[in-house]
Amino acid sequence: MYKPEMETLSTEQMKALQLGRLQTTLNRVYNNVAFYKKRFDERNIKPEHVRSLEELALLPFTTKQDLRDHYPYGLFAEPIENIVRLHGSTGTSGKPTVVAYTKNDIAVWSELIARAIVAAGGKSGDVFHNAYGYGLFTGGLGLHFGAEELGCTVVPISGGNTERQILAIQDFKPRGLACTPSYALNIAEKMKEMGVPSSDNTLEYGIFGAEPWSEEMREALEGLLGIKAVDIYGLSEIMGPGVSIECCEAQDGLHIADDHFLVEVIDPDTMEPVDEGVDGELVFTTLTKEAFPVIRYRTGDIASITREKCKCGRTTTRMSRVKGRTDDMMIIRGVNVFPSEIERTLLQIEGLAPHYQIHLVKNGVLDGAELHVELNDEFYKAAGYDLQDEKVHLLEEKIKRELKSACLVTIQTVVNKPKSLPRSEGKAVRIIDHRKPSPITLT
Ligand code: DLL
Repeated sequence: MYKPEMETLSTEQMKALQLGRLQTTLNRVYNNVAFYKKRFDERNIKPEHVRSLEELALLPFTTKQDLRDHYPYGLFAEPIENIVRLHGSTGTSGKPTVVAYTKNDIAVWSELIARAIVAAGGKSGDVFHNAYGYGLFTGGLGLHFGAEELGCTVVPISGGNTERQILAIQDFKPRGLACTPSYALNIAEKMKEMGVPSSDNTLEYGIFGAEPWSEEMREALEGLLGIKAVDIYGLSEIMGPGVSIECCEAQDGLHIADDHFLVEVIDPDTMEPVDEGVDGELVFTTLTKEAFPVIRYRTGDIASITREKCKCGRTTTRMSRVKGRTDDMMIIRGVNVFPSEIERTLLQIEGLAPHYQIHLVKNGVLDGAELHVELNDEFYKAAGYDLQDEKVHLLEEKIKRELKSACLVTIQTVVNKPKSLPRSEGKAVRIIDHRKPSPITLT
């Protein structure tokens, strides 16, 4: 462990630490951010009224819309002179959001990433291939500073140009790989295509996140790359990557950095808390952030938490994999379906490549979902390179059956030739919504 005194704190000690830090944070936002002061005053609440962690529930939630409404600097709790870096969210719709860090915030973040890399099986001295995108996205620079903090040799390659990535892996001999799981798959596929001998692949662990992925995808990546793969979670509004990480010992839930973030899980409809072990929306309050503290931020991410001790010895709260975002959940003929559930099913079907996309279309007045999948090379060859072959037809039937039994709904499926779906270089685009009116382009 990188910081065992924090990672193994007893529940009572952790709660006491959290309460002290929460009170400091509430004072900070009350005194420095007009938005929070107004919200507290409207409810006649002063920071000192929150005397226990439970009493945090007296305060309202903060949403992405609040961030947008105060774009760009309206929620900063420090003057711009004290802010050393800005990052932005990668949202594809609406106004962007921007978040800020003081020097100290960057130091805390780097420490949390160092903890994360150690949890993943990394250590000082590792060559660390960082293929998360550099820029406003928090993945690249977040992992970068943390890996340096730990004492790794960072290869700041960013995303894209996959052949060059593979040459860099062959030449620099990294132990650690960091990127989105969908990009890791792209790298693995390209390695195979380029005929890279396994002796040229020195990778031992992968730190994959920034998008939902499944246990089945983990198995695929571990097998293809010969690594141990762990899940890392985070969001720019709270800090960036490193809010939580799986340990390589158990790979059983992501350890939340409780000393810096307070987690709640709520029912997204009623906004009431749900029990441990029950899926709900994650809500985070930052406990130590200076430039951009956030109170009860609704993430839109669906997961559950447990406080049972992990076999790795860490005592922190653990969250399950994120199933998906509330806004990625499809309701197909009344049944809730997350893309990650579709992924789990597809990856278990022989003959398919681990790539898929869901197109949302209008069927008359109704909305419909069309799932696009891809054959793998072996299956396509066995089918005589013919999508009309009986084997393909039988496979289509099988996909339909398996999806129906896993997701309880029939999903229209289109089988494509190998390599016909777009490959990801960052966050994979799983859902394409054709129902949204596209802008009129004039020439
Ligand atoms: O994606 C931060 C990050 C970078 C995390 C690198 C992990 C690795 P945003 O661009 O603000 O920040 O997007 C945050 O991505 O609310 C989730 O919906 C999703 N997400 C992040 N990590 C995971 C994960 C970064 N491990 C949004 N599993 C979050 C599922 C994830 N979804």
